[in-house]
Amino acid sequence: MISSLVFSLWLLGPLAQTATPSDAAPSQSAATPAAPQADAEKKDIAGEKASSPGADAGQSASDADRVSSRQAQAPAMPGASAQISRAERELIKRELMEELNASLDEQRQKLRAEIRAQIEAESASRLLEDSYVYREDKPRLELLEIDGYFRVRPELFYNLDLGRGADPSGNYLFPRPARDGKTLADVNMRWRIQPTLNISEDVRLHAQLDVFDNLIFGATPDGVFGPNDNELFAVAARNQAYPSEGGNWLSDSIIARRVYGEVVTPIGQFLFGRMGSHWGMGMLTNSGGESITSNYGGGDLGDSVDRLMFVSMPLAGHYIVPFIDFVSEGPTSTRRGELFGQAVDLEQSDDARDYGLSVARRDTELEIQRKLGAGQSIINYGLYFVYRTQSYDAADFHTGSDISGDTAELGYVARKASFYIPDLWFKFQSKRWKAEIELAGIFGKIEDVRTSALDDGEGQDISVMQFGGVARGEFLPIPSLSISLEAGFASGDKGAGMGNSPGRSGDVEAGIIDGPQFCLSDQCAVFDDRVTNFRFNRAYQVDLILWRELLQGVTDAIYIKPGIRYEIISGLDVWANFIYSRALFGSSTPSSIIDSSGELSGHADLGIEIDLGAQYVSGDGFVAGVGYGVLFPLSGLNNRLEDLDAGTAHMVRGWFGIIY
Ligand SMILES: [Ca+2]
Ligand SMILES: [Ca+2]
Ligand SMILES: [Ca+2]
Ligand SMILES: [Ca+2]
Repeated sequence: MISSLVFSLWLLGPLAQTATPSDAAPSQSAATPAAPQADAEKKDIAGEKASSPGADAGQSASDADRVSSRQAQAPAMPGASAQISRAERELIKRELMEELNASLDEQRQKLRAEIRAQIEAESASRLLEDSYVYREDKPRLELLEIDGYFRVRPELFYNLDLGRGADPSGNYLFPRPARDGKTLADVNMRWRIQPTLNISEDVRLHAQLDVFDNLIFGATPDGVFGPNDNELFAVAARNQAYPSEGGNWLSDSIIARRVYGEVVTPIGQFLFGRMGSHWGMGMLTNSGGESITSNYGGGDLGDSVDRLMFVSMPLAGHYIVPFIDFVSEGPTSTRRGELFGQAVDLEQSDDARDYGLSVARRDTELEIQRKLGAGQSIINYGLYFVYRTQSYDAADFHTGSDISGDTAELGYVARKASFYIPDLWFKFQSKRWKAEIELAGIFGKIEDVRTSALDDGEGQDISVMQFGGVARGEFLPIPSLSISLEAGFASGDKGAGMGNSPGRSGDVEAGIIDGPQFCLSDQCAVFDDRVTNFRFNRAYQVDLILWRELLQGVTDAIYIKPGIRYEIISGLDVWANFIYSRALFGSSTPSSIIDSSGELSGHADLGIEIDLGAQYVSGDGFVAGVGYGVLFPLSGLNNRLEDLDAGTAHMVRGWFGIIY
């Protein structure tokens, strides 16, 4: 086909000289195989022309049509006729010009491809992702690239409150059916859009947007929220209204999570804006950037920070990354009704900041694949350090006691807080083995813990000392089988409650599921001015039920998690995880009571969970999976105040989606 097409074009040459090869070739531009092929066809034609015997010579037609048709039957053979007409000379000249043009085009294409490859190689070596994970190398010449996914997740929760009743503050381990029974079920969705605008090879703009973020199917029927004369009953609704914050849903239809710019300078990359924050295994800070193909349909959380960051790479693969995060800026003029074109921060002494530095040896994903392919192993490691500080804090502004009055009513307290947060990370990887470990600590103090300037106890301080760590090993006896073992540790605080929700109201007393881990007032059973429970980032996922849904993050505990994963056929995986969890302090668990000796005590064993999953990923981005989890609670989750034992919980989550 191509042969005859090219031949026809060649024949048409005299008529449509400029329109043939020089125009056709660029349209095939990037498809490099096409160019040599077309070239080969031309050579064939030339060969045929040269070797054609029995030339029908002697014609002297001067019109191009007739020349063409004669050529088609039997191209002229040199020497067959001593007389070469002017038309024929003209024709040969044109043919030569065409071949020359085609050849030049080809050279131009080759040169373009070479330049392109060179630019890609250069940019790939100096790129960085929002989450400290260095960007996977890929062509980035398109002006706009869009990554992301759309996913839909049917979920079923059975007895997730474990039937153990409420704690003394009235809180349950998980929402319970509003009317009756033990089952909660729904379907939710999310479209995540992550566009990158490549303004040039050195200047980029990134964003992360969510559409219908975890919107529940059927949650916004028309006419149910707000007055609507058209529908009296929800069951009569004929339409889903768009979700809007405060109207019929907790967030708007489209939310923007991140926007940040990236500029490559001769000495490194400068990143600025609101971006994801990620380090190491994601135990301390986690951008929640994992795919829906991991951890039973992906995550729901992730850290975004307002950051100025500089990424320098003095040696290939070695990074030095200083950054400043704007943690809390306090009251601004916007919230005080002074709406100019630009709001301003109203006070400098209340600014909370992170001053950070990370130093790392880190291979890109492409580099890892290349090294593993060559039989080499990978050793990556790094140190991440943050100093966080705040002098004063507008306590009543944050708690909303009074946000319209003058500065005096913003309720300033002398917070004088500072934290030192080091984190070490190490990873080894070979074709068959993978080991990764992360260790972190948080040390610091807060010199005034009041959440309102009107409260008593000015100058009452607390100290913070927390440690956490996670280690994971994986062995692949054959490429399709993975056997893993993970262990996690988060320091605990023996005060009542696990400590993931220190803002929870209610008294700090025996039997609470969660609450603050310090108690300074006269009413406290035990005076406690130290907070020692380390909290894993909530986006760090261990399981389906206990840590993810009930206790909302690993804290005050150790867990051990052996797992196995098997790829049945390409794209189809099955896996199983077993998780044993135990609190470090029995007095922290929901089972705590004041025992006969007047001490706070409880059972430390929390539970055994088994999670199973299966997932299919097609070559073109379709994903479908299902996970099932069962939690066998141990005595640490019992309600001993009301003598209610915790019952078994089950959960099923399905997910299907499109990754692009
Ligand atoms: Ca401020
Ligand atoms: Ca400021
Ligand atoms: Ca404590
Ligand atoms: Ca505790």
